[in-house]
Amino acid sequence: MHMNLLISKEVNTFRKDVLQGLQSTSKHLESKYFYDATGDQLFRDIMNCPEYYLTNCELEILKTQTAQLAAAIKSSAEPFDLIELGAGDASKSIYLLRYLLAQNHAFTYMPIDISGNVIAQLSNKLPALLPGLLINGLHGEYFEMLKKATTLSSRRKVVLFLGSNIGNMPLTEATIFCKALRSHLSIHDRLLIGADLKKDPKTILAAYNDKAGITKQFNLNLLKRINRELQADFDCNQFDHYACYDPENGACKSYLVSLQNQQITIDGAAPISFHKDECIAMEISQKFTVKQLDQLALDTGFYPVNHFFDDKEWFMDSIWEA
Ligand code: AVJ
Repeated sequence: MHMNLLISKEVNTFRKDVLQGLQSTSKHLESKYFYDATGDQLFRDIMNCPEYYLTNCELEILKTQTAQLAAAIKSSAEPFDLIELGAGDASKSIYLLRYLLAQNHAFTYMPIDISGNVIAQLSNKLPALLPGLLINGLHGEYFEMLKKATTLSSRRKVVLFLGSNIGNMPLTEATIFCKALRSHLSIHDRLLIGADLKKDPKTILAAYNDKAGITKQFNLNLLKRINRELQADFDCNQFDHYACYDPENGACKSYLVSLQNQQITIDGAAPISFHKDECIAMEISQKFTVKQLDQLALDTGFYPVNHFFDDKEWFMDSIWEA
């Protein structure tokens, strides 16, 4: 009973957000909804695409600078909670976790993810991979779960926000987000934040326009999810994927383009019309300069303490102190 209520509340929010996005003059959907079970798998496939350099760059940082990263997040011998926002499969953070365990450091790993599927898999698999790991998975929205984490313990917090997930927000929204994040932390808590850096525009565009078309499937999968969960009737063959990168403002954007005049229906709602060539804005992946990211820290109540780069300096993990 309780579970059914929870699920229907989630579906209601999903429905409200989708209708609001598709009924507005400039149609859009929220990329956080990409991640159902199929979306999780498609994102793992994207991470394996030769064009998608982000994962390998950040993995290189976590693999080759583990000790320095661990020293920078710990800052003292106190036990802490290691909270990861958007944990995914933890394939990057696992290097840090392993190192901290080997050092006998007292910490609890608290992965937060919007995907219940992701949290279930982590809770099943990680303890076997990392004996002795204390794990407390939290399924839900970042801030609701951060609040919950605060009620569960009053230990020092170290927050991981990897993968350039911060780039999924336009800069003004990212500023609001970081301020909200800061408000959930106490002085001297720390944040390890990953950000994709500005680079050759062709390299960036290729990462979001892979030859195998997995990014296209990743975007179309949200239409399939809407069909399934909201009883809608999108025809995925009638939408194409378009990605673009603006080197001036660093915004890489993904759209789905209607291939004809068409109408779609969602559940009980009024039909939604698409003109041929009308676009649905699906996702932003913001690229940063080092200076921009430092400024974001300073603007939101953090102090940037440390920068870690991969060899090509395509990606950066920064330590921010609250
Ligand atoms: C998981 C948000 C960092 O924006 O690069 C990958 C998601 N979208 N390919 C990104 C994504 C298309 C990814 N993030």
